[in-house]
Amino acid sequence: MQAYMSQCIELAKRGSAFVAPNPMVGCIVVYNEKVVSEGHHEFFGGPHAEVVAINSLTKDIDPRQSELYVNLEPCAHHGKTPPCADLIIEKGFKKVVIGSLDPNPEVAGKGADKLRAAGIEVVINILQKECEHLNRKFYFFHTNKLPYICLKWAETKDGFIGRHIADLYSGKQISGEESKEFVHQLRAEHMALMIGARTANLDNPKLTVRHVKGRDPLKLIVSRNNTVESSLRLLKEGQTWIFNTLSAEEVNGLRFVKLNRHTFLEEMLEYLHKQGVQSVLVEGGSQLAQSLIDHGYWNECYRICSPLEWKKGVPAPEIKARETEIIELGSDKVLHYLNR
Ligand code: AOF
Ligand code: ZN
Repeated sequence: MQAYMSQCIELAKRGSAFVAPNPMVGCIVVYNEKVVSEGHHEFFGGPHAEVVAINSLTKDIDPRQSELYVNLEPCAHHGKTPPCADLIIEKGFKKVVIGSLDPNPEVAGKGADKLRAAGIEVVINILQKECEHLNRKFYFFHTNKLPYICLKWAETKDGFIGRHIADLYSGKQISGEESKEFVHQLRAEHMALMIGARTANLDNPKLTVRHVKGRDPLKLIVSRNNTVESSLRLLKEGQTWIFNTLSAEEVNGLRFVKLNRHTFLEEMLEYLHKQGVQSVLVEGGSQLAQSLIDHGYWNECYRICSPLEWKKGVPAPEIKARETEIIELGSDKVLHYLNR
């Protein structure tokens, strides 16, 4: 059962840059101990994994003699698509094996109950930890009613994340070419990208997903005193929200969100949850990342360590956790942390 569930997880990952805020889901149908069809949730709003797998079954396969494996509990609600549980019941599958239950209050156990009530044998929690880890953003958002925060920055060997304004002439690229695709993949896997106003004004980034396939995320800027320059490249396209303490208005895809100075971070996270922003990749600067770390408002962190030495600059944030993984990208080393 575990090997089949691993296969579902691998299939599910194919949707990583396209499905948010939906979870990644993969499904296989097993007949006579052979995998006879497979499917995954490909994009937000599209058919669910179970529907894809069931629709690609050939006529000679009898669902009544088959088992269906899926990493997430089949849904029981009418969302953008009809309930998967109903389709599974209609086809009359013999057995359904589920990796982890769905934390979405619309589903939460109702899918598995419905299948059982129809007389189908249901097995739950196979590779549960792995399945929950795969969809950790989705689980955290529904369970804690907060967005999932992932931090990412690049630092030099001597611990600098950026230049001081006076030293900017000497260039600012810290991570190597090999890290570019990695960062863009990470961007595509989050619903929003966030930076501080200083980083926005100094680096003038585009904050798009140019080097991989995926959707461009929503852009968020933290600028307590509303100092974002209107000529920035990231303001030219897509949606941007500016969290500040002075104004609340919306003009041409640019939204100013006014927050209280004393409860700024808390209000910002609550606001993001209410707006359905499930995950945020925070790309600096140092101060923004540090204040999120100090408040414990982070779930995951990618620290790209380059071999460059700068001798001076803006110090990188400090994170007091042990890395869970080290990824080598050319001459860069990426330290990966999970806040448990
Ligand atoms: C499944 N299989 O492949 C996925 C599920 O708006 P909808 O209809 O796409 O429903 C989205 C919700 O359905 C999502 O929040 C989650 O609870 C569940 N996702 N369920 O049975 C799938 N992607
Ligand atoms: Zn479904």
